[in-house]
Amino acid sequence: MPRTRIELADAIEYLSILDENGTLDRSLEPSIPAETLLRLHRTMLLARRFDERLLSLQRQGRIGTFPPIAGQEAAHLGAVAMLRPSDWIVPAFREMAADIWRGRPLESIIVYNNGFNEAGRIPADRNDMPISIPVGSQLLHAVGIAWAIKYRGQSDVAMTFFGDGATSQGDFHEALNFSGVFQVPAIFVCQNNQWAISIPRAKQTRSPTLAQKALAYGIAGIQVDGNDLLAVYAAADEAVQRARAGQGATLIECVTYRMAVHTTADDPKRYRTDAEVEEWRRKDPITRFQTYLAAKGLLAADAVAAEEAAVQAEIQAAVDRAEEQMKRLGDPLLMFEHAYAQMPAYLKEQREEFIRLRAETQEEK
Ligand SMILES: Cc1ncc(C[n+]2csc(CCOP(=O)(O)OP(=O)(O)O)c2C)c(N)n1
Ligand SMILES: [Mg+2]
Repeated sequence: MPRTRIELADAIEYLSILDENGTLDRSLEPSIPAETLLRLHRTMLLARRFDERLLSLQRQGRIGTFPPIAGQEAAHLGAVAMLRPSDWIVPAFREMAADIWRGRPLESIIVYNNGFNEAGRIPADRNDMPISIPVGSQLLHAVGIAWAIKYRGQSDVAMTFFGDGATSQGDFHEALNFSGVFQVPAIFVCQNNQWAISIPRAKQTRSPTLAQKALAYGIAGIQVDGNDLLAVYAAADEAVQRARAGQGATLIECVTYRMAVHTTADDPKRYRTDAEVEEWRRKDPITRFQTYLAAKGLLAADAVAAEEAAVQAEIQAAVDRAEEQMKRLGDPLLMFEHAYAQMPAYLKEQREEFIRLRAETQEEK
């Protein structure tokens, strides 16, 4: 028998609308009302400044370990901007701007980062799942939710977030395969920030793009400039329309960069160069969006300074509220009680260590 060829679709679209110099491709510009554009700007700025504040609170011992989002604001905010409260968000741990957009109070983020379970509930007014720390596990939760949406004949979508590192987990492949076979309304948003702690993107897969993984599972896939809020918005909007129309799942790869540490327990100087970080600083999603808004006449030069001041006041008020709230919530030691009826030995040890460390830091104060 002769060898024959099975022809496959082998191209992945790359989308960029607003480039790093702020130059706009008008033919691709999504139609977003001015009021929404300004709210998106405010949310990105608030998330960036709050991220900086959380970093300093951690350094002062006022919150626990946390993963900064700086540089990735557009990559996750752009994806949720057109969703309804009844749509499901199934996050990883680096989507703070999306959380804020959906209505999560800043103080709840501080309380969560101090180990209180009170901040880990699904809120009554929107379908936002809690943060998921085990890498990749949340993709399967999203597919289950999407399957339930389809089964019930609803028109909502389930949008899940994960990093480049998560694409090496079995969970990612199971989730994409299932979503293809069952044509569920799932949207997989990969924040490819070039690093999985100290593992670079090049060591994650030999595939030239992460988006092309969609081809193998028979779902739609696209790669976008993740620091371009307009491109992320446009790609997510298409994916949402496809999902609502019963045409199945989409994988969106947002090419972005983690500007800060992986978490507050990490030192990136040990594995990446300052030159690399500097190169990405020039692609900052917020300054680029400000150039766009200014060119549209929506953001006067002095408006940014006013926004900065308003955002700082909002953050300070939230820090004060969180610290008040935590006085009423009791001892953070309670976090050790929540998972098991009988505490395993390793948790007892961690609890003891926590008590010891806390006593030491209180003595230092
Ligand atoms: C199942 C599992 N394995 C390992 C870890 C430790 N860990 C936390 S984040 C991380 C890297 C994740 O990289 P990526 O998916 O690219 O997301 P990013 O942190 O860059 O946002 C690892 C290995 C974990 N949380 N869960
Ligand atoms: Mg990563």
